[in-house]
Amino acid sequence: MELEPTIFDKIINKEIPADIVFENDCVLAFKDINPQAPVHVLFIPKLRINTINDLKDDQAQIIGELFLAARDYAKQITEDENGYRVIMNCNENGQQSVFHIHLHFMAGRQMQWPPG
Ligand code: DGP
Repeated sequence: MELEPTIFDKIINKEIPADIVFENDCVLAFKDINPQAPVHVLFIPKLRINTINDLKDDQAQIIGELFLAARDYAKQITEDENGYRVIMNCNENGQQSVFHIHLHFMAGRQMQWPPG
């Protein structure tokens, strides 16, 4: 069954603009349109996976690629030592609004806990 494209498919296919900060064969990273921190970037796999629940056992590499890209980006913007937060929301209680998994990367301010 064909999945309805999300806004992220359109960003991957360069049909709509985004402020892209990183791209390789597997991962695309771009600035969040509604930033919740001075740095707020979304790391997404180019492969469409709706939610964490839809991950297959053989897709662990994809999740690893998201984290490695986030690690390298933190170093590139010299926020690695200051610290940062990565979050992945899932479904309604997790407040997921775009059904294409994405890692929120936030940096540049003191985070709070619990996140709310
Ligand atoms: P979530 O709620 O975890 O599904 O986060 C989705 C994020 O996607 C949200 O923080 C806003 C961001 N977003 C939604 N539409 C666009 C868009 O068209 N461009 C960009 N850059 N970000 C978007």
